[in-house]
Amino acid sequence: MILILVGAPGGGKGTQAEQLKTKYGIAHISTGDMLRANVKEGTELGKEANEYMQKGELVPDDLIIRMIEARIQVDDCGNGFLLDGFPRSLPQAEALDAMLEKQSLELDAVVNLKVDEEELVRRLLGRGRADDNEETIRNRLKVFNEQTSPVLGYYSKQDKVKDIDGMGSIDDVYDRVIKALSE
Ligand code: B4P
Repeated sequence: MILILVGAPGGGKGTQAEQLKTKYGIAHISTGDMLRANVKEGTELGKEANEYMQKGELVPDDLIIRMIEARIQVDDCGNGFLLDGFPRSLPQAEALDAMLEKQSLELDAVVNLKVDEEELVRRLLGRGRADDNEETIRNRLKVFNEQTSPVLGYYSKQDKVKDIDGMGSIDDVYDRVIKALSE
């Protein structure tokens, strides 16, 4: 199974991914986690990415696309994978399509977690990660609306999008996702 999780920052992507990967026995690929691991290890990629992350901007597409291209070749992806936070721009979505086609793989669904903006800000301020300060959060939301929303239009044309109400408890949201994926 190949799934994509889309949602604004704080929408619950990483949170839902933890349960979904176990349920479907697939690899969990979070571009945010991969970037943060690079920042922590002080790699060249991490140094470059960190400048964008601190401002709430998207890390350049070419860096992200190369990272994903290598990651989906790893053995643990044999049973499928869950992309958490990728693609976040139209060029990333187009690049993913090309990668999947090259490997004769097919995307099953795009799960779109929908959460009110006030709730997003409340969750992120509560978490308090390095990029969870008010100014950066505001920019991340703007970037989501401008650059990531078109990705949903792209996948709607392929009839892949499952819109999920992401408000409420983590378990309630999870139940809605499972139900939508089983339909
Ligand atoms: P990410 O790591 O993807 O961070 P995020 O969008 O904030 O979402 P995350 O998955 O972590 O949080 P969640 O909503 O689960 O990206 C960080 C940065 O990396 C980006 O700004 C960008 O710079 C860069 N980046 C990543 N991918 C990229 C790409 N493809 N291209 C370019 N740049 C990229 O959870 C948030 C909080 O809400 C948690 O505290 C959680 O406990 C809480 N929560 C979740 N569900 C809840 C619920 N139902 N009720 C109450 N609280 C809930």
